[in-house]
Amino acid sequence: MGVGSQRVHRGAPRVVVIGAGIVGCSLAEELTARGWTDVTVLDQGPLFAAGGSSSHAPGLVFQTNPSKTLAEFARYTVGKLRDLSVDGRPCFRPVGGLEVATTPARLAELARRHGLATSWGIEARLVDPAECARLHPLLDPGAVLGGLHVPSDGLVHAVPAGEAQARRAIDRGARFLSRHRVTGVASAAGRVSGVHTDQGFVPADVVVCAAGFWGPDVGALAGLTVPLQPLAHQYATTAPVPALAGAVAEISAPILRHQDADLYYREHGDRIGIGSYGHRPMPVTAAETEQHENSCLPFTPEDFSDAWKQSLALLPGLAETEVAAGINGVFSFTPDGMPLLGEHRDLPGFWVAEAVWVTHSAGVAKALAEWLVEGQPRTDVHECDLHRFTAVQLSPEYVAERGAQQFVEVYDVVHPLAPPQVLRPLQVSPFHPRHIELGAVCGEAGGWERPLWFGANAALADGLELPARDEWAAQWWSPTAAAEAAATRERVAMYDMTPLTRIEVTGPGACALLQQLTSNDVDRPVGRVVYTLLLGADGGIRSDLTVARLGEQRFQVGANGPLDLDWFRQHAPEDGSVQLRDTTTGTCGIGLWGPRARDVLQSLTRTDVSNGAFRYFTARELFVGGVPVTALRVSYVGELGWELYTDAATGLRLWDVLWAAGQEHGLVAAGRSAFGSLRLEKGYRAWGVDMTTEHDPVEAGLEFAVRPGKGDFVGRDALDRRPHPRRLACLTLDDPATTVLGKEPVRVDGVPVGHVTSAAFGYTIGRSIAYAWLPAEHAEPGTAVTIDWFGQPVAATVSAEPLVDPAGAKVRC
Ligand code: FAD
Ligand code: THG
Repeated sequence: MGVGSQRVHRGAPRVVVIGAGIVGCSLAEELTARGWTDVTVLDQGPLFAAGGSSSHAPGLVFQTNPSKTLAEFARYTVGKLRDLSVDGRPCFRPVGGLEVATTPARLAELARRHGLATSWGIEARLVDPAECARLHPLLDPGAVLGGLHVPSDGLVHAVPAGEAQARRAIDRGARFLSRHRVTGVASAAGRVSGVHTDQGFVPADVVVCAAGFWGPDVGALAGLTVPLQPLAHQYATTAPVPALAGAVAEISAPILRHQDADLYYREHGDRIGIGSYGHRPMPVTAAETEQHENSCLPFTPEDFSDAWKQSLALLPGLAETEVAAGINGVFSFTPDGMPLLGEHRDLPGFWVAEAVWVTHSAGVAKALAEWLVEGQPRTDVHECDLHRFTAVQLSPEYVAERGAQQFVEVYDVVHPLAPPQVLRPLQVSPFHPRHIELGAVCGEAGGWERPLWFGANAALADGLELPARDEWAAQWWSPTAAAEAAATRERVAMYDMTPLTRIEVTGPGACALLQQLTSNDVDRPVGRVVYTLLLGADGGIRSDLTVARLGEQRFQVGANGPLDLDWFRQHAPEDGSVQLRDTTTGTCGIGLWGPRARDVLQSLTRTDVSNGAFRYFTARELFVGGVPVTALRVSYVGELGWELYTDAATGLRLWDVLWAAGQEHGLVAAGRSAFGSLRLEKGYRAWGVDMTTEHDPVEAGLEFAVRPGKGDFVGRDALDRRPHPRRLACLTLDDPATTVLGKEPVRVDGVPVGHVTSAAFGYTIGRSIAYAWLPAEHAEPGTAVTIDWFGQPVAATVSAEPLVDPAGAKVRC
């Protein structure tokens, strides 16, 4: 971590950046601006067209993105490059961006993207075909149904933009060395100590790999897996277009996207540049990347023929010209499409900034510079964290296949609940065979198959009165989820909790480590479970956990993913007094919840599980139908019940004995869809969705999980200093027939003031629920707001929370 880097040196450390593409140049600028001026940027190529992706990128910057983080990175990049020039040549052309729709589905998608832009503070407008044609003179208005226009989008000239930032860095003391190929990474005393190049050794305290699609090759020099797949992507330019004859400016029309055909366009004076994602994925192997010092592979015209045909339909003036030149340009795709940022855990001081588009380059560089210099980025970067993947997500097959799939889907209309479809199933719980027998419809997250609902329960939904959902909201949803939710509230249901990350923390230092890292007091008697937060040094929420004390020196932590284990590892003492073990894949778990849960459990165990003997938020080890089980009396769905954990080997038996015992109580298997609804009714936050490092406990409504009086812990002192301008508010939609899904903008008096985090239909309360970040003055219960849904305002009201069982009587009975 950043503090680790600083610990070693008093002054600014010596930094080597590998790669002088747009990312390396921008990083040098951001670091030197923060006083880290001993920066050396090395590139195997010439400066500043060094031969990487940045040398060939046409530089289109469309800022709108489902990821708030990426949208912010793009906004920052535009803001920074707008004012930069090299020898009078601007680095950014604010020509605007236009995305067009040729299908009704895309037109709806553009309305949804308009909402995303609004949520992230990017001004945008939906325009009709005539306006599309007015904005882009070559465009046939008859070919499109409409468009989304973002006036602040534009074009980055990536090479001058890199140079302009490099010059600023050089003015502050940075060095840029061309024709220096890094051939090795050196270490001393367990830290990075420099890099070997074909021109000699360069000492360094911090090394940042910004080597673009060569990242895996450079990472390998340091023993690090950099999970990205290099893929070639076609970019062609036409001969002069007669309709553009006399064009003086390099570009004047907006950059253009025709996503229904996987195409994008920009002008090059009187020529048009065409980028295509429509062709077959063209992976580039490691052997090939090592050979190439250039990201430009020969153009394969046969892969471009469909792109050309589609282009003629949209821009008929192209019929008067032809493709004059093209490349198969290489750049990086990660398994989830997000960048890779972070420090190598086995070689402190070695960092990566990889798989970054030109679009996000300056924003990424700023975040990484903050991370290095201040110890933490100011923007939430958990979606970009190098350590977000589990072991199965780091295989070459996973990286190659999911990376290629990202390429295929890059312009597709992707439903926010749609799971990835390739390389499945990858990880399954021991209950998987039963899930299949019960007709599970599965999603996938974190590499795990996760039942969304079970076909076997379909008949239970027959009599239920549910408002009709529109076509979009009906995808990845089923009325069966309503039946499963009802069964949980009225009888009892079994949920697969196996994918929940579980970390065993043991040893004489276990309690002290947890006390240092958590906000709540976890030094409680054996058998207690505590809900707590992990805070950053700035008081932002890094995660929320359950900590079950199973022994004096033994804790089971319920966590949110690999980043929590990574955080523990970073802070664990080096004296061996704490052992950390991820038990997720070796064990499994069932959430047994509902008013009849006790009846089911008691029938299978001799341990007294009455309320007096087994209280809410306590844990015990017991036998259930002959299976050794660690039982936690907690419930994310807000019902009486237990999480029951056992080894993977005994999982199937646990499922079967519970299933058999539950039949007389009306037990059902239930999936994530019901789960998501029930937890929102109870007001339970999901980390990474409802709150991130950018929010603190007061704003997130989680102050109850902070005990400043327990003694010092990470983030405690920062809490007093934080202002709380926003609140996570609970909204209910006024009309039960309306739904939202998350990330939509929220307006007060028509003015955008915030955005939805997560949303679901509340089957118990009979209307939709949406949690949203709002300015504190608009977060009082009773406030009327509207939420944009495909461009239409949906009325909603801030409500007192939780909506179900506010006294907590159901979980405590
Ligand atoms: P690079 O620019 O590749 O820089 C990495 C540098 O590292 C290279 O200069 C390389 O020489 C150097 N290097 C590698 N290994 C070593 C070593 N061992 N020693 C020393 N130096 C080394 N993005 C957009 O945002 N908008 C677009 O419109 C767009 N269009 C694109 C079109 C094409 C055809 C291509 C190929 C890419 C496009 N991209 C676009 C993606 C974008 O170009 C890249 O994501 C971005 O340029 C990556 O920048 P970078 O600095 O990380 O990598
Ligand atoms: N189960 C377990 N661990 C977990 C989760 C889980 N860790 C990650 C994530 N989910 C944590 N989220 C929550 C959110 C709320 C609650 C539990 C886990 C919860 N809250 C009670 C409440 O707010 O009323 C806490 C009351 C109390 O502090 O006593 O139950 O699902 N194992």
